Amino acid sequence: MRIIGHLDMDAFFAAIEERDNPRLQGKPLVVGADPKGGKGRGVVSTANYKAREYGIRSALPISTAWRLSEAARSKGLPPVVFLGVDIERYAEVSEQLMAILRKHAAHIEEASIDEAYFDLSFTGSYEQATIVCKTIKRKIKEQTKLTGSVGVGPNKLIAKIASDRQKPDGLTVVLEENAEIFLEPLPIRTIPGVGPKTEKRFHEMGIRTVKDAKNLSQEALNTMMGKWGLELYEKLRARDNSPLVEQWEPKSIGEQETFERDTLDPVFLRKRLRFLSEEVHKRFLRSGFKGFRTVTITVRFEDFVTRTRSKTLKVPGATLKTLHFEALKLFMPFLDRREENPQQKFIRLLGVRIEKLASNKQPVSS
Ligand code: TTP
Ligand code: MG
Repeated sequence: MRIIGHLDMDAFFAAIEERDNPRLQGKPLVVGADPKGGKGRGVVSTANYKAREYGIRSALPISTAWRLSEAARSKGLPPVVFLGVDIERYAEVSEQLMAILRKHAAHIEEASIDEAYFDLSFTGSYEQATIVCKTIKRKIKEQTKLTGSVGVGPNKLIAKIASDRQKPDGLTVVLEENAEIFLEPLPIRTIPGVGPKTEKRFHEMGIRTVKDAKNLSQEALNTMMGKWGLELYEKLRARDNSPLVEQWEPKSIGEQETFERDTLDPVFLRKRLRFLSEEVHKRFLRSGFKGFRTVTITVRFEDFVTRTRSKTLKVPGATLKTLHFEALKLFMPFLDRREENPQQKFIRLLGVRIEKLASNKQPVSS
């Protein structure tokens, strides 16, 4: 039986700031760009729950957050305290969290700075998995003085959605036999990958919940949104067999680079991608392996949200040309507002990796 857990920390950046500055406790708090008295550019990274009561959310323009704070102040409510982003400090806490998780689960996927999947299949039952999750939550509280919310389910999709159901400090367990019913009443937007545009198209069709969307056939979803429509068809039915993507897989060759400055300069990024592909390919040639089946790239954005995309080739590749071509194809959507980077976030780190390395016996194309 497959059992997957998902941890997502509560108001992560803001919670760390509150923990470390007693004078901030109990106040509405925003971590993000400098509001400059309402004239600031940039966005909210996160807001604590008090500030969320004012309607402030991640990715909102900081000037809007300022306006909402001023509106609250005029009603006699406490104004928001605005703080800059101290990403290095949050990244240290993140490492601490991942280390705690690793002590309780052998396989984990670090999905972002405050979020990870962990494989609980080894526990053998949802009862045992729940006990492990309670222990993890307790250890996190003891060792970091922070809270996180955990979801448990038969796959990554359900675990992630479950972790968001009872925030803060929640634990939501969805058994495999209940997973489909669990999703049905939820808004369509809850399904990861359904963004504002897709949501709008569904709303125009009178579709609001997962249950509504299940009336659409595979063909209808395929026509509407191509291959992703077929994936969505499965997700609406709580089906997801995507594996955990672990950071350090055995038998893979990878290189990554953190830039001096976060950037979205396409020329620079393509050059670095070329360089990383070359470095990986040099190591591949020295490794004695004869081919690679999978090319994976990692992109870490300025806010530490980390995405990986992979392509598994039908026939193993071997040349730098193949590696670089596949890496570039995987990377291009991250420059694109309409695809993987709607907010045009700057990129902090780029990685290229080859996996499923083939030895002599397997056929290799060029
Ligand atoms: P989230 O887990 O999305 O948000 P959160 O932890 O602040 O709040 P919640 O309790 O709802 O989980 O993101 C984790 C951190 O990543 C967040 O504290 C700040 C950062 N972040 C950004 O910088 N920009 C963004 O747009 C988002 C969504 C998050
Ligand atoms: Mg979080």
